[in-house]
Amino acid sequence: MNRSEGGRSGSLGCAIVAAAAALGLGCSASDDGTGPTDGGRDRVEGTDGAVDDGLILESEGGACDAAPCTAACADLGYPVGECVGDVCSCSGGGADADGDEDGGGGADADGDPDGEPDVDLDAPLVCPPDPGDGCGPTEICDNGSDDDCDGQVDEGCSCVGGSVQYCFAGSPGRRNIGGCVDGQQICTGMEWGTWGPCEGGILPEPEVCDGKDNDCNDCVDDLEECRPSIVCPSEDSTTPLTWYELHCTDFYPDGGADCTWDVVSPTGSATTSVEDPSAEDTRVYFDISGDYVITVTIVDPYGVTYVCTFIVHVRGQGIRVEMWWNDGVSADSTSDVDLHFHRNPPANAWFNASDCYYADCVIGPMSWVTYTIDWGYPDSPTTACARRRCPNPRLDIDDVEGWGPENANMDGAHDGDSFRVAVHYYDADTWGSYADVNVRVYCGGTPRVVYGPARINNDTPGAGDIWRVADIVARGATGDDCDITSLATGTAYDIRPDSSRSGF
Ligand SMILES: [Ca+2]
Ligand SMILES: [Ca+2]
Ligand SMILES: [Ca+2]
Ligand SMILES: [Ca+2]
Repeated sequence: MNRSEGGRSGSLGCAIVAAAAALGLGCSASDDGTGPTDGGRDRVEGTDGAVDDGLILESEGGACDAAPCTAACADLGYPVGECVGDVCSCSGGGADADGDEDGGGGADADGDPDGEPDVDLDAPLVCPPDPGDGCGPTEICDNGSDDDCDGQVDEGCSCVGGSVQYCFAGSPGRRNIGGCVDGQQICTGMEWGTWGPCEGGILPEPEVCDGKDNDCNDCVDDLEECRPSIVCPSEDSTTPLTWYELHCTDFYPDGGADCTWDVVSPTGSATTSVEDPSAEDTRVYFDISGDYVITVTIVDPYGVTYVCTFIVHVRGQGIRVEMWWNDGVSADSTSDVDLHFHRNPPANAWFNASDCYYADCVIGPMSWVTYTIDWGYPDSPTTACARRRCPNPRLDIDDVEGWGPENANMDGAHDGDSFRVAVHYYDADTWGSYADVNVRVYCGGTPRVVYGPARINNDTPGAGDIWRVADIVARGATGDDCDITSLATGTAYDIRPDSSRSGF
Protein backbone atom coordinates (compact mmCIF):
# COMPACT_ATOMS: atom_id res chain seq x y z
CA MET A 1 0.00 0.00 0.00
CA ASN A 2 1.42 3.35 -0.97
CA ARG A 3 0.33 6.26 1.11
CA SER A 4 0.98 8.71 -1.71
CA GLU A 5 -1.86 7.44 -3.82
CA GLY A 6 -4.01 10.26 -2.60
CA GLY A 7 -7.44 10.50 -1.10
CA ARG A 8 -8.16 9.85 2.53
CA SER A 9 -10.29 7.00 3.65
CA GLY A 10 -12.12 5.61 6.60
CA SER A 11 -12.57 7.50 9.79
CA LEU A 12 -10.06 10.21 9.08
CA GLY A 13 -11.96 11.17 5.95
CA CYS A 14 -14.94 11.73 8.19
CA ALA A 15 -12.74 13.67 10.57
CA ILE A 16 -11.90 16.07 7.79
CA VAL A 17 -15.54 16.61 7.04
CA ALA A 18 -16.42 17.14 10.65
CA ALA A 19 -13.45 19.29 11.53
CA ALA A 20 -13.98 21.52 8.57
CA ALA A 21 -17.69 21.76 9.12
CA ALA A 22 -17.20 22.59 12.77
CA LEU A 23 -15.02 25.49 11.80
CA GLY A 24 -17.22 26.71 8.99
CA LEU A 25 -14.65 25.84 6.41
CA GLY A 26 -16.86 23.59 4.37
CA CYS A 27 -16.33 19.99 3.33
CA SER A 28 -19.26 17.73 2.95
CA ALA A 29 -19.70 14.05 2.88
CA SER A 30 -20.90 14.25 -0.67
CA ASP A 31 -17.66 15.82 -1.73
CA ASP A 32 -15.57 13.86 -4.18
CA GLY A 33 -12.57 15.01 -2.22
CA THR A 34 -10.46 16.30 -5.08
CA GLY A 35 -12.79 18.43 -7.11
CA PRO A 36 -12.16 22.00 -8.16
CA THR A 37 -13.64 25.06 -6.54
CA ASP A 38 -17.25 25.14 -7.59
CA GLY A 39 -18.83 27.42 -5.10
CA GLY A 40 -19.93 24.53 -2.89
CA ARG A 41 -18.27 22.66 -0.10
CA ASP A 42 -15.14 21.02 -1.30
CA ARG A 43 -11.76 19.74 -0.40
CA VAL A 44 -8.90 19.74 -2.87
CA GLU A 45 -5.37 18.46 -2.85
CA GLY A 46 -2.33 20.68 -3.13
CA THR A 47 -2.38 23.06 -6.05
CA ASP A 48 0.98 22.14 -7.43
CA GLY A 49 -0.17 18.97 -9.11
CA ALA A 50 1.57 16.71 -6.63
CA VAL A 51 -0.65 14.46 -4.64
CA ASP A 52 -0.99 14.74 -0.89
CA ASP A 53 1.55 17.39 -0.19
CA GLY A 54 -1.10 19.39 1.55
CA LEU A 55 -4.78 19.97 1.92
CA ILE A 56 -7.01 22.87 1.11
CA LEU A 57 -10.23 23.47 2.97
CA GLU A 58 -12.60 25.70 1.11
CA SER A 59 -15.32 27.69 2.72
CA GLU A 60 -18.73 27.79 1.20
CA GLY A 61 -18.93 31.46 1.94
CA GLY A 62 -15.55 32.16 0.45
CA ALA A 63 -13.96 33.54 3.62
CA CYS A 64 -11.02 32.20 5.59
CA ASP A 65 -10.09 33.16 9.14
CA ALA A 66 -6.54 32.49 10.26
CA ALA A 67 -7.06 31.03 13.73
CA PRO A 68 -9.69 28.40 12.92
CA CYS A 69 -7.78 27.51 9.76
CA THR A 70 -4.60 26.81 11.74
CA ALA A 71 -6.55 24.80 14.31
CA ALA A 72 -8.38 22.76 11.69
CA CYS A 73 -5.15 21.88 9.92
CA ALA A 74 -3.45 20.95 13.19
CA ASP A 75 -6.31 18.62 14.02
CA LEU A 76 -5.86 16.97 10.66
CA GLY A 77 -2.18 16.43 11.26
CA TYR A 78 -0.74 19.36 9.31
CA PRO A 79 1.62 21.61 11.27
CA VAL A 80 0.87 24.66 9.16
CA GLY A 81 -2.53 26.09 8.30
CA GLU A 82 -2.78 29.47 6.64
CA CYS A 83 -5.26 31.42 4.62
CA VAL A 84 -4.36 31.73 0.99
CA GLY A 85 -6.94 33.98 -0.51
CA ASP A 86 -10.28 32.59 0.56
CA VAL A 87 -9.14 29.05 1.19
CA CYS A 88 -7.44 27.46 4.18
CA SER A 89 -4.27 25.75 3.08
CA CYS A 90 -2.91 22.95 5.24
CA SER A 91 0.65 21.90 4.65
CA GLY A 92 3.84 20.64 6.12
CA GLY A 93 5.14 24.18 5.91
CA GLY A 94 8.19 23.75 3.75
CA ALA A 95 11.15 21.60 3.07
CA ASP A 96 12.07 19.20 5.86
CA ALA A 97 14.79 16.69 6.42
CA ASP A 98 13.38 14.04 4.16
CA GLY A 99 12.48 16.49 1.46
CA ASP A 100 8.89 15.43 1.08
CA GLU A 101 7.43 18.67 2.40
CA ASP A 102 5.05 16.91 4.72
CA GLY A 103 6.59 17.44 8.07
CA GLY A 104 8.81 20.47 7.88
CA GLY A 105 8.38 24.02 8.98
CA GLY A 106 9.72 23.91 12.50
CA ALA A 107 12.97 24.20 14.31
CA ASP A 108 13.47 20.79 15.87
CA ALA A 109 15.87 18.19 14.66
CA ASP A 110 13.61 16.42 12.26
CA GLY A 111 12.22 19.59 10.81
CA ASP A 112 8.76 19.69 12.31
CA PRO A 113 7.72 21.67 15.36
CA ASP A 114 6.49 18.84 17.58
CA GLY A 115 9.79 17.44 18.77
CA GLU A 116 8.86 13.98 17.56
CA PRO A 117 10.62 11.99 14.86
CA ASP A 118 9.48 13.07 11.44
CA VAL A 119 6.73 10.91 10.03
CA ASP A 120 7.03 10.68 6.31
CA LEU A 121 3.45 10.32 5.20
CA ASP A 122 4.42 10.22 1.57
CA ALA A 123 6.65 7.22 2.04
CA PRO A 124 5.27 3.83 1.14
CA LEU A 125 3.95 1.94 4.13
CA VAL A 126 6.24 -1.05 4.42
CA CYS A 127 4.50 -4.15 5.68
CA PRO A 128 5.67 -7.70 6.22
CA PRO A 129 4.20 -10.23 3.82
CA ASP A 130 0.53 -10.93 4.46
CA PRO A 131 0.45 -14.21 6.40
CA GLY A 132 -2.62 -15.29 4.42
CA ASP A 133 -5.64 -17.15 5.71
CA GLY A 134 -3.85 -20.47 6.05
CA CYS A 135 -6.97 -22.53 5.39
CA GLY A 136 -6.40 -26.21 4.83
CA PRO A 137 -8.45 -29.16 3.64
CA THR A 138 -8.91 -30.85 7.01
CA GLU A 139 -9.44 -29.98 10.66
CA ILE A 140 -6.54 -30.77 12.98
CA CYS A 141 -7.55 -31.74 16.51
CA ASP A 142 -6.63 -30.05 19.78
CA ASN A 143 -4.83 -27.03 18.39
CA GLY A 144 -7.65 -24.54 19.01
CA SER A 145 -7.57 -23.44 15.37
CA ASP A 146 -10.21 -23.66 12.69
CA ASP A 147 -7.84 -25.36 10.27
CA ASP A 148 -10.43 -25.98 7.56
CA CYS A 149 -12.03 -22.53 7.91
CA ASP A 150 -15.58 -23.77 8.35
CA GLY A 151 -16.18 -21.51 11.35
CA GLN A 152 -15.84 -24.33 13.88
CA VAL A 153 -12.78 -25.03 15.96
CA ASP A 154 -11.62 -28.62 16.55
CA GLU A 155 -15.00 -29.95 15.46
CA GLY A 156 -15.26 -33.70 15.51
CA CYS A 157 -12.43 -33.97 18.04
CA SER A 158 -12.79 -35.90 21.30
CA CYS A 159 -11.83 -34.14 24.54
CA VAL A 160 -11.95 -34.61 28.31
CA GLY A 161 -15.22 -33.22 29.67
CA GLY A 162 -14.80 -29.85 31.35
CA SER A 163 -11.44 -29.07 29.76
CA VAL A 164 -10.82 -25.51 28.61
CA GLN A 165 -8.58 -24.46 25.74
CA TYR A 166 -7.69 -21.23 23.96
CA CYS A 167 -9.14 -21.07 20.48
CA PHE A 168 -9.53 -18.85 17.45
CA ALA A 169 -12.56 -19.06 15.20
CA GLY A 170 -11.08 -16.90 12.44
CA SER A 171 -8.78 -18.07 9.68
CA PRO A 172 -5.81 -19.84 11.26
CA GLY A 173 -3.32 -17.62 9.43
CA ARG A 174 -4.67 -14.59 11.32
CA ARG A 175 -4.41 -16.18 14.75
CA ASN A 176 -2.38 -14.09 17.23
CA ILE A 177 -1.51 -11.62 14.47
CA GLY A 178 -2.02 -7.91 15.12
CA GLY A 179 -5.28 -7.17 16.90
CA CYS A 180 -6.56 -10.75 16.82
CA VAL A 181 -6.94 -12.34 20.25
CA ASP A 182 -7.84 -15.90 21.20
CA GLY A 183 -11.10 -16.82 22.85
CA GLN A 184 -11.81 -19.95 24.88
CA GLN A 185 -13.86 -23.09 24.38
CA ILE A 186 -15.04 -25.72 26.83
CA CYS A 187 -15.25 -29.45 26.26
CA THR A 188 -18.91 -30.27 26.77
CA GLY A 189 -19.57 -33.65 28.25
CA MET A 190 -19.06 -35.46 31.52
CA GLU A 191 -16.27 -37.92 30.87
CA TRP A 192 -15.48 -37.54 27.19
CA GLY A 193 -17.04 -34.87 25.09
CA THR A 194 -16.68 -32.53 22.15
CA TRP A 195 -15.52 -28.94 21.97
CA GLY A 196 -18.20 -26.30 22.43
CA PRO A 197 -18.22 -22.98 20.58
CA CYS A 198 -15.13 -20.77 20.66
CA GLU A 199 -16.31 -17.72 22.59
CA GLY A 200 -14.72 -14.37 23.33
CA GLY A 201 -11.56 -13.13 21.71
CA ILE A 202 -11.26 -10.67 18.84
CA LEU A 203 -11.59 -11.78 15.22
CA PRO A 204 -10.35 -9.95 12.09
CA GLU A 205 -12.34 -6.87 11.21
CA PRO A 206 -12.05 -4.32 8.42
CA GLU A 207 -9.02 -2.11 8.88
CA VAL A 208 -9.72 1.28 10.39
CA CYS A 209 -7.36 4.12 11.24
CA ASP A 210 -6.73 3.48 14.93
CA GLY A 211 -3.13 2.43 15.40
CA LYS A 212 -4.08 -1.24 15.43
CA ASP A 213 -3.92 -4.04 12.87
CA ASN A 214 -7.64 -4.72 12.81
CA ASP A 215 -7.68 -7.17 9.89
CA CYS A 216 -4.73 -9.12 11.31
CA ASN A 217 -2.64 -9.10 8.13
CA ASP A 218 0.42 -8.07 10.17
CA CYS A 219 0.23 -4.47 8.99
CA VAL A 220 -1.05 -1.65 11.17
CA ASP A 221 -3.41 0.84 9.57
CA ASP A 222 -2.71 -0.23 6.00
CA LEU A 223 -5.01 2.43 4.66
CA GLU A 224 -4.37 5.33 2.39
CA GLU A 225 -3.09 8.31 4.36
CA CYS A 226 -4.07 7.24 7.81
CA ARG A 227 -3.03 9.42 10.71
CA PRO A 228 -4.84 7.87 13.67
CA SER A 229 -6.35 10.21 16.23
CA ILE A 230 -7.15 7.41 18.66
CA VAL A 231 -5.03 4.82 20.40
CA CYS A 232 -6.65 1.41 20.52
CA PRO A 233 -4.83 -1.45 22.24
CA SER A 234 -5.47 -5.11 21.48
CA GLU A 235 -5.08 -6.52 24.96
CA ASP A 236 -3.82 -5.89 28.45
CA SER A 237 -3.47 -7.98 31.61
CA THR A 238 -3.88 -7.62 35.36
CA THR A 239 -4.74 -9.64 38.46
CA PRO A 240 -8.11 -10.53 40.01
CA LEU A 241 -9.76 -8.46 42.77
CA THR A 242 -8.46 -5.23 41.33
CA TRP A 243 -9.93 -2.04 39.95
CA TYR A 244 -8.81 -1.30 36.40
CA GLU A 245 -8.53 2.37 35.54
CA LEU A 246 -10.07 3.76 32.35
CA HIS A 247 -9.14 7.24 31.10
CA CYS A 248 -10.57 8.77 27.95
CA THR A 249 -7.32 10.58 27.15
CA ASP A 250 -5.50 7.25 26.99
CA PHE A 251 -7.64 6.48 23.96
CA TYR A 252 -7.96 10.01 22.52
CA PRO A 253 -4.72 11.74 23.53
CA ASP A 254 -5.60 15.14 22.13
CA GLY A 255 -8.30 15.49 24.78
CA GLY A 256 -11.76 16.96 24.56
CA ALA A 257 -13.48 13.72 23.51
CA ASP A 258 -16.47 12.09 25.15
CA CYS A 259 -16.03 8.44 26.07
CA THR A 260 -18.62 5.83 26.98
CA TRP A 261 -17.60 2.46 28.32
CA ASP A 262 -18.93 -1.06 28.20
CA VAL A 263 -17.56 -4.29 29.64
CA VAL A 264 -18.46 -7.88 28.92
CA SER A 265 -17.26 -9.98 31.85
CA PRO A 266 -16.42 -13.67 31.87
CA THR A 267 -19.17 -16.04 32.93
CA GLY A 268 -19.44 -16.12 36.72
CA SER A 269 -18.32 -12.55 37.29
CA ALA A 270 -20.63 -10.23 39.22
CA THR A 271 -19.31 -7.24 37.28
CA THR A 272 -21.96 -6.06 34.84
CA SER A 273 -20.71 -2.58 33.96
CA VAL A 274 -17.92 -0.12 34.53
CA GLU A 275 -18.36 2.15 37.55
CA ASP A 276 -19.61 5.15 35.54
CA PRO A 277 -20.23 4.19 31.90
CA SER A 278 -20.31 7.79 30.65
CA ALA A 279 -17.51 9.37 32.68
CA GLU A 280 -14.30 10.56 31.08
CA ASP A 281 -12.35 8.79 33.82
CA THR A 282 -13.77 5.70 35.44
CA ARG A 283 -12.82 2.16 36.43
CA VAL A 284 -14.05 -1.41 36.38
CA TYR A 285 -13.74 -4.15 39.01
CA PHE A 286 -12.34 -7.55 38.10
CA ASP A 287 -13.66 -10.03 40.68
CA ILE A 288 -12.63 -13.28 38.99
CA SER A 289 -10.08 -14.50 36.51
CA GLY A 290 -10.91 -14.50 32.85
CA ASP A 291 -11.06 -12.27 29.81
CA TYR A 292 -12.94 -8.99 30.12
CA VAL A 293 -13.88 -7.36 26.81
CA ILE A 294 -13.90 -3.58 27.10
CA THR A 295 -15.38 -1.35 24.44
CA VAL A 296 -14.87 2.39 24.50
CA THR A 297 -16.91 4.58 22.18
CA ILE A 298 -15.16 7.87 21.57
CA VAL A 299 -16.83 10.96 20.16
CA ASP A 300 -14.15 13.47 19.27
CA PRO A 301 -14.59 17.26 19.54
CA TYR A 302 -15.82 17.33 15.94
CA GLY A 303 -18.52 14.77 16.48
CA VAL A 304 -16.70 11.88 14.84
CA THR A 305 -17.28 8.53 16.52
CA TYR A 306 -14.61 5.89 17.00
CA VAL A 307 -15.04 2.50 18.62
CA CYS A 308 -12.20 0.63 20.26
CA THR A 309 -12.55 -2.90 21.64
CA PHE A 310 -9.82 -4.64 23.57
CA ILE A 311 -9.41 -7.51 26.01
CA VAL A 312 -8.01 -7.45 29.52
CA HIS A 313 -6.72 -10.84 30.62
CA VAL A 314 -7.24 -11.20 34.37
CA ARG A 315 -5.01 -13.88 35.80
CA GLY A 316 -3.86 -14.89 39.26
CA GLN A 317 -0.95 -17.07 40.25
CA GLY A 318 -1.03 -20.52 41.83
CA ILE A 319 -4.14 -22.69 41.96
CA ARG A 320 -7.34 -20.68 41.81
CA VAL A 321 -10.80 -22.21 42.16
CA GLU A 322 -13.78 -20.01 41.27
CA MET A 323 -17.41 -20.91 41.94
CA TRP A 324 -20.71 -19.30 40.97
CA TRP A 325 -24.27 -20.50 40.86
CA ASN A 326 -27.81 -19.87 39.66
CA ASP A 327 -27.03 -17.73 36.63
CA GLY A 328 -30.10 -15.78 35.72
CA VAL A 329 -32.04 -16.21 38.96
CA SER A 330 -33.83 -12.99 39.92
CA ALA A 331 -31.97 -10.59 42.16
CA ASP A 332 -34.28 -10.87 45.19
CA SER A 333 -33.86 -14.65 45.35
CA THR A 334 -30.70 -15.16 47.34
CA SER A 335 -29.01 -18.36 48.39
CA ASP A 336 -25.78 -19.39 50.09
CA VAL A 337 -23.53 -21.93 48.43
CA ASP A 338 -20.04 -22.52 49.87
CA LEU A 339 -16.76 -23.52 48.33
CA HIS A 340 -14.57 -26.01 50.20
CA PHE A 341 -10.89 -26.56 49.43
CA HIS A 342 -9.46 -29.52 51.32
CA ARG A 343 -5.91 -30.76 51.74
CA ASN A 344 -5.74 -34.41 50.92
CA PRO A 345 -5.12 -36.02 53.41
CA PRO A 346 -4.55 -35.74 56.47
CA ALA A 347 -8.09 -35.38 57.83
CA ASN A 348 -10.66 -37.47 56.02
CA ALA A 349 -13.76 -35.43 56.69
CA TRP A 350 -15.05 -31.97 55.74
CA PHE A 351 -15.71 -28.93 57.97
CA ASN A 352 -12.43 -29.17 59.90
CA ALA A 353 -8.99 -27.54 59.96
CA SER A 354 -7.92 -29.44 56.86
CA ASP A 355 -10.81 -27.88 54.99
CA CYS A 356 -10.40 -24.27 53.82
CA TYR A 357 -13.97 -22.95 53.97
CA TYR A 358 -16.08 -20.09 55.28
CA ALA A 359 -15.50 -20.83 58.97
CA ASP A 360 -11.70 -20.84 58.96
CA CYS A 361 -10.26 -19.53 55.70
CA VAL A 362 -11.81 -16.21 54.73
CA ILE A 363 -9.66 -13.17 54.02
CA GLY A 364 -12.35 -10.74 53.07
CA PRO A 365 -12.37 -7.02 52.54
CA MET A 366 -14.64 -6.62 55.57
CA SER A 367 -13.50 -6.00 59.10
CA TRP A 368 -14.31 -9.53 60.20
CA VAL A 369 -11.74 -12.07 59.18
CA THR A 370 -12.06 -15.75 59.91
CA TYR A 371 -8.67 -17.22 59.31
CA THR A 372 -7.51 -19.87 61.73
CA ILE A 373 -5.94 -22.68 59.70
CA ASP A 374 -2.22 -23.32 59.26
CA TRP A 375 -1.16 -25.77 56.57
CA GLY A 376 2.48 -24.65 56.67
CA TYR A 377 2.54 -22.57 53.51
CA PRO A 378 4.03 -19.07 53.64
CA ASP A 379 1.85 -16.05 52.92
CA SER A 380 1.83 -14.53 49.44
CA PRO A 381 2.62 -10.83 49.06
CA THR A 382 -0.39 -8.64 49.79
CA THR A 383 -0.47 -7.71 46.12
CA ALA A 384 -1.50 -11.30 45.37
CA CYS A 385 -4.97 -10.91 46.85
CA ALA A 386 -5.58 -7.20 47.39
CA ARG A 387 -6.16 -7.87 51.09
CA ARG A 388 -4.27 -6.98 54.24
CA ARG A 389 -2.87 -10.48 54.32
CA CYS A 390 -2.72 -13.25 51.72
CA PRO A 391 -2.25 -16.59 53.51
CA ASN A 392 -2.35 -19.95 51.70
CA PRO A 393 -4.81 -21.34 51.09
CA ARG A 394 -7.45 -18.62 51.39
CA LEU A 395 -11.00 -17.78 50.38
CA ASP A 396 -11.16 -14.22 49.16
CA ILE A 397 -14.95 -13.96 49.21
CA ASP A 398 -17.63 -15.69 51.27
CA ASP A 399 -20.73 -14.83 49.31
CA VAL A 400 -23.78 -15.56 51.47
CA GLU A 401 -26.43 -13.85 49.36
CA GLY A 402 -26.21 -15.39 45.96
CA TRP A 403 -24.61 -16.23 43.06
CA GLY A 404 -20.93 -15.79 43.70
CA PRO A 405 -18.23 -15.62 42.71
CA GLU A 406 -16.55 -17.31 45.65
CA ASN A 407 -12.88 -18.07 45.16
CA ALA A 408 -10.27 -20.32 46.79
CA ASN A 409 -6.57 -19.65 46.20
CA MET A 410 -3.48 -21.74 46.83
CA ASP A 411 -0.15 -20.15 45.93
CA GLY A 412 3.19 -21.87 46.30
CA ALA A 413 2.00 -25.47 46.53
CA HIS A 414 4.80 -28.02 46.27
CA ASP A 415 5.07 -30.48 43.44
CA GLY A 416 2.77 -33.37 44.26
CA ASP A 417 0.68 -31.61 46.92
CA SER A 418 -2.91 -32.64 46.41
CA PHE A 419 -6.22 -31.00 47.16
CA ARG A 420 -9.92 -31.80 46.78
CA VAL A 421 -12.59 -29.29 45.85
CA ALA A 422 -16.19 -29.57 47.04
CA VAL A 423 -19.30 -27.41 47.04
CA HIS A 424 -21.83 -27.36 49.89
CA TYR A 425 -25.31 -25.93 49.65
CA TYR A 426 -25.49 -24.14 53.00
CA ASP A 427 -28.81 -22.32 52.83
CA ALA A 428 -31.48 -21.88 50.18
CA ASP A 429 -32.44 -18.57 51.88
CA THR A 430 -35.12 -16.60 50.00
CA TRP A 431 -34.59 -18.63 46.86
CA GLY A 432 -35.76 -21.80 48.56
CA SER A 433 -34.82 -24.18 45.81
CA TYR A 434 -32.01 -25.99 44.07
CA ALA A 435 -28.69 -24.45 43.12
CA ASP A 436 -27.08 -24.95 39.72
CA VAL A 437 -23.39 -24.55 40.50
CA ASN A 438 -20.34 -24.04 38.29
CA VAL A 439 -16.69 -24.42 39.27
CA ARG A 440 -13.72 -23.23 37.23
CA VAL A 441 -10.06 -23.93 38.00
CA TYR A 442 -7.05 -21.91 36.88
CA CYS A 443 -3.46 -23.01 37.35
CA GLY A 444 -0.77 -20.38 36.95
CA GLY A 445 -3.29 -18.08 35.31
CA THR A 446 -4.31 -20.61 32.65
CA PRO A 447 -7.96 -21.71 32.56
CA ARG A 448 -7.93 -25.48 32.87
CA VAL A 449 -11.41 -26.82 33.58
CA VAL A 450 -15.01 -25.72 33.99
CA TYR A 451 -17.43 -28.13 35.68
CA GLY A 452 -21.17 -27.75 35.98
CA PRO A 453 -23.79 -26.71 36.15
CA ALA A 454 -24.31 -29.36 38.83
CA ARG A 455 -27.71 -29.24 40.54
CA ILE A 456 -27.62 -29.59 44.32
CA ASN A 457 -30.47 -29.30 46.82
CA ASN A 458 -30.98 -27.88 50.27
CA ASP A 459 -33.81 -29.30 52.37
CA THR A 460 -32.51 -28.14 55.76
CA PRO A 461 -30.70 -24.82 56.36
CA GLY A 462 -27.03 -25.48 56.98
CA ALA A 463 -27.30 -29.05 55.75
CA GLY A 464 -27.66 -29.23 51.98
CA ASP A 465 -26.00 -31.45 49.42
CA ILE A 466 -22.25 -31.76 48.96
CA TRP A 467 -20.84 -31.89 45.43
CA ARG A 468 -17.39 -33.47 45.35
CA VAL A 469 -16.00 -31.65 42.32
CA ALA A 470 -12.40 -32.52 41.55
CA ASP A 471 -8.95 -33.48 42.81
CA ILE A 472 -6.07 -31.15 42.05
CA VAL A 473 -2.39 -32.13 42.22
CA ALA A 474 0.16 -29.31 42.11
CA ARG A 475 2.94 -29.70 39.56
CA GLY A 476 6.22 -27.92 39.06
CA ALA A 477 8.50 -25.90 41.30
CA THR A 478 6.31 -22.86 41.72
CA GLY A 479 2.86 -24.35 42.28
CA ASP A 480 1.63 -22.74 39.06
CA ASP A 481 0.91 -25.95 37.21
CA CYS A 482 -1.48 -28.73 38.11
CA ASP A 483 -3.24 -31.92 37.15
CA ILE A 484 -7.00 -31.90 37.62
CA THR A 485 -9.23 -34.95 37.81
CA SER A 486 -12.99 -34.70 37.83
CA LEU A 487 -14.73 -36.79 40.49
CA ALA A 488 -17.73 -37.33 38.25
CA THR A 489 -18.56 -40.94 37.68
CA GLY A 490 -19.79 -41.99 34.28
CA THR A 491 -22.39 -39.44 33.33
CA ALA A 492 -23.12 -37.85 36.72
CA TYR A 493 -21.42 -35.47 39.11
CA ASP A 494 -20.64 -36.85 42.58
CA ILE A 495 -23.42 -35.29 44.68
CA ARG A 496 -24.23 -36.66 48.12
CA PRO A 497 -26.38 -35.59 51.11
CA ASP A 498 -25.02 -33.46 53.94
CA SER A 499 -24.66 -36.58 56.06
CA SER A 500 -21.71 -37.53 53.87
CA ARG A 501 -19.64 -34.70 55.36
CA SER A 502 -17.87 -37.09 57.71
CA GLY A 503 -16.42 -38.95 54.72
CA PHE A 504 -13.92 -37.71 52.19
CA1 LIG B 1 -12.97 -26.28 11.52
CA1 LIG C 1 -8.27 -27.47 14.77
CA1 LIG D 1 -3.94 -4.45 8.76
CA1 LIG E 1 -6.11 -0.08 12.23
